[in-house]
Amino acid sequence: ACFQWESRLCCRARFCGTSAERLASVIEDPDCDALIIGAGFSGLYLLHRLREAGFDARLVDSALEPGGIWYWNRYPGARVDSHVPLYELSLPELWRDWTWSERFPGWRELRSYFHHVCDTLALWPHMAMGTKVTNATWDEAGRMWHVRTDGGKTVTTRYLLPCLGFAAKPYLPEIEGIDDFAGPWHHTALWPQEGISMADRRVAIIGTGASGVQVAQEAAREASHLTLLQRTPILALPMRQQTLTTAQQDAEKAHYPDTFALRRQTSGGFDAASRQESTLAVDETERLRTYEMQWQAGGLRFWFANFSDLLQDEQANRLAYDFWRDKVRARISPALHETLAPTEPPHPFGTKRPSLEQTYYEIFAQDNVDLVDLKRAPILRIVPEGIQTAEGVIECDLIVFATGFDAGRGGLMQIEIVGRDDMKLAERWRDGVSAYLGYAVNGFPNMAYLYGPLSPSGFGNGPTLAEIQGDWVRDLLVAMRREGFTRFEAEAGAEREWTENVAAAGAMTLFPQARSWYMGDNIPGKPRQLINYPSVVGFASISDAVAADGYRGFTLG
Ligand code: N01
Repeated sequence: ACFQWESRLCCRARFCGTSAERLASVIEDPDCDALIIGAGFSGLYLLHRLREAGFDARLVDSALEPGGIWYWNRYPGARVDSHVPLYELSLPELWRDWTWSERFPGWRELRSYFHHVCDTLALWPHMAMGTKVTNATWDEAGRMWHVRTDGGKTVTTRYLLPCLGFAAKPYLPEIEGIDDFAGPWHHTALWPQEGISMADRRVAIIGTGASGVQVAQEAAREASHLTLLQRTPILALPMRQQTLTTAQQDAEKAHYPDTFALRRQTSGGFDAASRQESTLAVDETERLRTYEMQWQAGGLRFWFANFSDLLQDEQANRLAYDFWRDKVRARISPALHETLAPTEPPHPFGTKRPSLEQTYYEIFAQDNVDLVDLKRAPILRIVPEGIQTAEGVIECDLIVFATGFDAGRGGLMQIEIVGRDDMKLAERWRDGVSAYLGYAVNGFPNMAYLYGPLSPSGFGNGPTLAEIQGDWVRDLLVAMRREGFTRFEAEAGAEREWTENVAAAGAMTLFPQARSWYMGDNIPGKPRQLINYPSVVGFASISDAVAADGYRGFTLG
């Protein structure tokens, strides 16, 4: 009985048998309506919505606990950069009795929240954790997917719904000699679940994206020595963390429904849109007043609630960059100005994801912290004692790879997904991702993925998009059931048009000017393209119009 879907204890226990055993009950009841892969926001919300609509929906995840990205990313300092209450689901039964301790919650609290979601929505009986999907093959005659797991068992499902997040595949650069290193090394997204102490260790961190900044702040406090290896300076914004009381949040809850409605109406899925005015249309006093207001508010506001042309006009962007640069320079020694906040922008502000920082710019004044500019001293190889750069060996006891992800496509392509006519998704996307509405791919019937390539995922607040997409997919399946359909497939022309739309939308922005994961540049050999649609509200209105038009662009049968 331990390995039944219905056993909540099984789903929550860490070591209660192999994943094959856990999945055994599915095999006995193979014809589920929908199989969701992934227990993050998208997967859990969709599971709830589909079950509520009467579908026999199930969920699997290779992680042992729900939380998606917050299961894997549990490195020291990992915390979300959307503030309370933006980073939670809008269902009243979920927020009514839930309170957070901080404005930007950390990974532990986020994991507790995911337990709260599964408890409150009674999702556990339909989830099999610790179960990794390795292969999914479309069966045209049966109009179903055969899904194989790492335990070698097969589940059949009418609909395959991967909800893998945009960062399911960590990127580890190929650096010669990694196996020679005498100490431990870890990617931030594959951090040991039991943790690893940085205390009294000499820690080297490669990468200064959002993950690198967060782990560096902790390492500077804990480690005997920290060396941060930077290739491109991060243009980080002040987080302005706050502790939150229950009374404060209870008082705010009256406004939550408005906040949740508002976040569906903005391009980033946050609680504010960019201003209407162009930067260049206001005088300097007004411009600086606006910048200062967003800066003091903290979080990502300086990015998403700035002037309308921040991400479209080079001159406007440069003014914002200069403001950012001068703010940061006031916090660091002049010797570091050109390395951390250069006179000329390394890329237009905001075209690589800004991260939030708390003490990042102060750590470089500490005696135990060194910054290495990899543009000046590139990494040559890893040796037993540490990292050899062009300027010598950086001795260390622990190497942290904060080197990011094969964003968007990576998680989907590492599952062997075989569509109609033996077509493999990984081959189909070899020269670039293409998909209709960022949901479905021609040749892969009855598969809809959420929070993936060519949707707004990388640009959007996670829970906002999880709800918009979850509702949309639920509505699609309800409409199909009502009409007696058992098969949908994106049309090739519709897919081509949407893929071109995303590129065209990107071409109207400054995003293509940066070498970023948004453009696929961070992975050697990955085709260059904007991997996400740059507006949550725009995406929602287009996909709603498609639904209202009888799911135009899909062949239903
Ligand atoms: O990854 P990244 P991340 N040698 O790709 C460097 C979300 N997130 O994990 O910029 C040396 O941004 C690379 O250098 P460069 C968020 O959306 C959110 O930090 O390419 N360096 C860069 O500095 C974020 O944007 C949260 O020159 C190498 C870094 O590694 C996304 O996830 C927290 C290298 C990678 O930065 C990804 O963030 C964490 C090499 N060979 C993440 N290869 C929150 O919610 C790469 N780099 C707070």
